[in-house]
Amino acid sequence: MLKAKVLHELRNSSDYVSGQWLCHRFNVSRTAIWKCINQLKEDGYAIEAVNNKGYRITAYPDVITESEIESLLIDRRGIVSKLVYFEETDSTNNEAKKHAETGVKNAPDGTLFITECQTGGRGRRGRGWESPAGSGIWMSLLLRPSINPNNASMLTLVTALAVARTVFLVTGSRGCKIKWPNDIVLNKKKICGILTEMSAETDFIHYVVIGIGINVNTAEFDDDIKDKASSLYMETKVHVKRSEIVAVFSSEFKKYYEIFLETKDMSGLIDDYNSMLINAGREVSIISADEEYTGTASGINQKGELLVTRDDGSRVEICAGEVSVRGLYGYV
Ligand code: BT5
Repeated sequence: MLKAKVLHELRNSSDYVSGQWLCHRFNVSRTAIWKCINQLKEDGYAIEAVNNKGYRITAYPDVITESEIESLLIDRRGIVSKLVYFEETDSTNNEAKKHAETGVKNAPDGTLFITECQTGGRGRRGRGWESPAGSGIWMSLLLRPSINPNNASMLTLVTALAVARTVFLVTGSRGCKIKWPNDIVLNKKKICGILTEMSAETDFIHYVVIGIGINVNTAEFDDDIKDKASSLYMETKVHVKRSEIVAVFSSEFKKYYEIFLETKDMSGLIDDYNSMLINAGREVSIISADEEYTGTASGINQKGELLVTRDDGSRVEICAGEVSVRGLYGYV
């Protein structure tokens, strides 16, 4: 994609980049370069053009577009092998599943589906996910791992670790924690949710779709969630470009995923995970279909289960998916 390549060159040059050099570099006409520059301006990039010198970007918009993200992935692909972009869609998890069904060639391992706006964003068990345009990251990563389907739920934990690490790298905030199994919190407020879905036979995974929603520059939330939801900006006052977060996540996820694939469980990641776990040492309320009890969480085991000591002293290992975990006095 020429536009992404041109953007990549401009982004990575501290000086002006001449139009002629771009023509040679990509073996295209001056008109083609000129069209790209105009499209980039329309997308919101401030581009200075100086006679005999060339082009220079002076300001970048916070946009989720194909060229913006591709331009950042050129140097550091990370886990993303292919990008599929939508200006708007109901849910990137739905798109990922639809594409995955069409086959490996069309939707290989590592395909990332991303959109600026979801009209039917989904949480777990039929809950909704607010996904307005302009302020968040709504994306789904398609994986085709050779692991036992029973272990696939651990991918939610691997993803949570990668998101928490990414938030630390881009904002510098160490306050980012994981609420087991699928929430990322900053100052005890939910800034990210993860929805992992899978198509499998008893012993074979066709594909896993990991949906990730991150509130980045959101300034306000609907009344029904404003007490527990927040955004990176609201909590850290740091404005980070969403595309930058996508690129850093792609690299970080790859690192953790490779460790996970070596053992096909959480054994190589337990310490990292537990150091980020907000539930550790806290009283939690465990709510399953047939019972509700309280206890103190300590950490996860190598299967990714949450270890809880019940108030009667007995120890239980809780599988994700079966239960809800709440803080005793609120959300965490
Ligand atoms: C989740 O579910 O946290 C999983 C959210 C996954 C969203 C991504 S976005 C890309 C991909 N495409 C999709 O359609 N989904 C994925 P759960 O733990 O069930 O939490 C859902 C609850 O979080 C809702 O019932 C609300 O209370 C709350 N919520 C809704 N929108 C939110 C938001 N933007 N930020 C924080 N909390 C929100």
